Amino acid sequence: MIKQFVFKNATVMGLGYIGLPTSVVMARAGLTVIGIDINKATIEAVNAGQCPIEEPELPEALAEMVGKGLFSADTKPTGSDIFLIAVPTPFTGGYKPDLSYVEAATQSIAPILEKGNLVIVESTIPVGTTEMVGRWIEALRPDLSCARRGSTAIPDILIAHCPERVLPGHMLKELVENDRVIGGLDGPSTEAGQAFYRTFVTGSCLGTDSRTAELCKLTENSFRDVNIAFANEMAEICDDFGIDVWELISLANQHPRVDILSPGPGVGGHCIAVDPWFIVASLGDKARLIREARWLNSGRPRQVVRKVLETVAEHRINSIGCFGLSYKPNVDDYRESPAIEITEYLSKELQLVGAGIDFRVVEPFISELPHELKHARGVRLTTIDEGLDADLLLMLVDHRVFHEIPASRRIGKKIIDTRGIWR
Ligand code: SAJ
Repeated sequence: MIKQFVFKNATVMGLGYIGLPTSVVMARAGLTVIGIDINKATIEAVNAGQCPIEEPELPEALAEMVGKGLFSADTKPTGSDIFLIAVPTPFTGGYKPDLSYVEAATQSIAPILEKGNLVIVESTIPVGTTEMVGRWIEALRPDLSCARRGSTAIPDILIAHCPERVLPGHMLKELVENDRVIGGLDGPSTEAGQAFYRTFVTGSCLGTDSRTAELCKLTENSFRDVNIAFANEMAEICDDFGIDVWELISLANQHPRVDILSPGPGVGGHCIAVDPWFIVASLGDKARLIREARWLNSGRPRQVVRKVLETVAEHRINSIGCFGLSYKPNVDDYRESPAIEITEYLSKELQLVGAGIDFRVVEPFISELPHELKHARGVRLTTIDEGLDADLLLMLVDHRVFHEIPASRRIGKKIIDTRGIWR
């Protein structure tokens, strides 16, 4: 079966933070890749050889692949050997997964699928979604047989889930070197998926079934969320005891079997702050620890705000330097960022008590404030120097450049350091 499977071209549905770098890496391996997106600005940028997202080494690699004719972008898919779905899966108001983008992407490829095609879902999805993708295709293409869970017959359309696992900031390396988990709806789909990823992945391509692959991804991010929650809980315990949590953790981590993560102002980004809810939404009664960790981490920004309000109430503070806005250091990604939540909430709270504080936001990756803060009273974007001149320094994101600020620049300042770099 796999011996006959030839991978010459691929269509990637969704040119976001995952679809775009994945397309470039596949093109580098010699596949002809077409990326599909609803955003016309993204299409135009890609076809002009410009990279619409910030990621080390990606702009050069993208320009090269577009220049060689191996990568292009369009708004509608046409025929292809492989269709890779990499669209967002946000959650709705009640923390329920919103699968509408996955469904829309499936519906747009269904009419052009041909016998022998491989459909891979890379988007993070709740358990059972790959089976739904099969059913959506079957409903629109009764002329084709789709892979089915547990079936031994060779289907016309092979379907698998292969969750992405790359860390923003290290994508090009991790896309190639990380091990991959590939879960087909049936055996042939798993094997076809493994053969496909082996064309550009040097890590192991591990085969399993679709449900295990789906839960594997959710487990990885929930594991990290629970472990960050532990670090954040220790930070709160240390605050009450008057102990420096960073010193405590570095001492505890000297134990050969202890490896505590770092506390912080909360967990941001579009993955760890979202994916655990996909388990809770399916089986909330069983996912008690996962749910508790999520509550704890999502309550962290309020804890930081409380600390700042206490400091402002106790001291003469006219200005606050807020250092960093992105969801983590050295990236230009602001999705679910606790730093934005803190700055926005603080400016509102202090306005309510009539404190008239000058908020000096320092964020080296942007030239204008994000929309959440654009109309926030007293909040302005400024330089590192002006930020450091504020009465209270609030460290929110430990960008490399903030590590380089000499200790002498902080003398005499009130400091609230949520990242432990200015202790
Ligand atoms: N954070 C802490 N303390 C820590 C580590 C992180 O507070 O010790 C915070 C960060 O500041 C950030 C958030 O957690 O706000 C998430 O950052 P991250 O670097 O842990 O993870 P992401 O969201 O950038 O990427 C994660 C990765 N998953 C795991 O490490 C298990 C990545 O491999 C996944 O591909 C990605 O989610 C995804 O797309 O799912």
